[in-house]
Amino acid sequence: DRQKSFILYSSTNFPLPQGVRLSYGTAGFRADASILQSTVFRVGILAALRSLKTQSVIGLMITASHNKVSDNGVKVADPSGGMLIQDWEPFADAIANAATPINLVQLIDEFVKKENILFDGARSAEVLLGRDTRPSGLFLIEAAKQGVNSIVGALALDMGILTTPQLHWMVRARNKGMKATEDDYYEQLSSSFRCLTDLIPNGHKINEVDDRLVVDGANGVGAEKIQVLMKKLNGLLIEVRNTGKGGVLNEGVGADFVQKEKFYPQEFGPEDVGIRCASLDGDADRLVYFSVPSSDSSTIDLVDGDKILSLFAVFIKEQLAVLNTEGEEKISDDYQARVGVIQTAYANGASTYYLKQLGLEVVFTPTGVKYLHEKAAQYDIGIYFEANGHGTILFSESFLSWLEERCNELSSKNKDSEQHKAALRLLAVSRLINQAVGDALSGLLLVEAILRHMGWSIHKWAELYQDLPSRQIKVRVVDRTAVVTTNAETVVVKPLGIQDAINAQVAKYSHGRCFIRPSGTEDFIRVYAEASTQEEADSLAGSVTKLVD
Ligand code: 16G
Ligand code: ZN
Repeated sequence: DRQKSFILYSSTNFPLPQGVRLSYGTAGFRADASILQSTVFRVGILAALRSLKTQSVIGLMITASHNKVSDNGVKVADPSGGMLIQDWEPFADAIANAATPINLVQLIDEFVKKENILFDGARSAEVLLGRDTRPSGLFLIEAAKQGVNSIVGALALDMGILTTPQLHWMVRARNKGMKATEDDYYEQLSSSFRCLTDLIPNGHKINEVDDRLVVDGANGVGAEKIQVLMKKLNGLLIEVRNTGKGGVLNEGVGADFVQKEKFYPQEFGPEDVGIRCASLDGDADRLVYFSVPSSDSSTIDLVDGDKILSLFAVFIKEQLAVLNTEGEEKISDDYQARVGVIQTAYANGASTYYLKQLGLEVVFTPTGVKYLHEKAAQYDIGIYFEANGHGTILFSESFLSWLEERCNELSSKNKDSEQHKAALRLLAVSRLINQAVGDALSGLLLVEAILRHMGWSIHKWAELYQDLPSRQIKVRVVDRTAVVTTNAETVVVKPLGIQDAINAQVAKYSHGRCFIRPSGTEDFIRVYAEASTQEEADSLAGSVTKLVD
């Protein structure tokens, strides 16, 4: 029929390059930008179908995050603003690799029947498109539009250059019937940030020197967006470096570089001793902080995702405690918020120990935002972070409506009570922190607000606990799928015998911990080791690498 011939016709403009085989990995499709046009076109079709199926707005983001500028990628945001539902990933793989337009149409036809997706003309579909600053984004966004447009009744809305979390945020906001423009995003972040800083307890002010914040924009989209945001935050001064003028995206800069290399990015150096510095990644969904300890040091003091998580957890726990402190009379029914902290095996052992000492429930999932996010959504307040700096805090609807009600009651009793302030702070956090996905801009504002609230310098924050020395090694292998893991990637089940051999190595070290896992984004097996000293961590990683090689 008409729909089929339409797809057939438009897909002939986007032939699959010879020998290309792609898979919808941890974070969508990623490859050299030159081979991605057909993939992006097909993901455009998928996004339109997803919109028809869910009768909601869907997002499509063109980015390769922290990867090199010549790479690009595409991923889909579901109606909640989160990652594409995992059930659809096999379909994404199948259509991306369909050899001919006829194969493609067949696959779509089967899938549409299986999923009961109706093309009755009465239903419409809407897909929001965004891209990062990569030059290839320009032609890839065209491919995405044509993909969306090849589905009858589907509308593609090009939102231009955005951070990945901005696009996810917009999709979520649109589907909740909230204001959803880029300006609304800045408005929500800046007003909730102001709310938090207005509630800073008296006397807690970071001194002049500590107030200086310098951000490494990774020569990417975050650099520009953070400057727009800053204009709305009278009072918070942010100096931005690596804004893209002169430097190359992600080259020697950005959160991934800083976290992996534990070295300062370009445009930073010994002259920045003691200053609070932060690094975004190429699409601004990751955030790490760091400082330069002394003018003769070649390394940095890294404040990674685990420590951002710990800062957030301490603050939330403190506010909940204040809120639950009953005054003279009981105002409303007690609601014991279930707080969960979600980490991956990459979380530094010292952070896990610290969080458990605080009395928090800590659970582990495999690497990849979709797993952490899903788990965090099971709590009233779910705080998740990967060590690499991707994370956020999720609040359940039921907790938020309880909190709002509680806030109103407390306000009518006594606006100035500590309990009321705690409720206001928690509500502000829920509006500041991106509920769709990890977001470096909103994360940065929350860090800044909490440091001011606590009266902490970056050094004080860094000293919450001491990271255990660790080492990561990547090993090129013929077939990474030969390694199969379980228990949130901490135990190898295949090949047989490897886990016993790893255990035997680990047993030789104090505070030793080590795991291997196949990368979800590259053709490597990754080895991670931790021990009491750097030498021991290196040697443990080295000996386990020999087992894999
Ligand atoms: C992707 C994931 C990130 C994960 C990383 C691991 C998303 C949005 N991003 O970048 O969460 O840490 O992959 O890469 O899910 P690896 O599997 O190659 O180690
Ligand atoms: Zn990213």
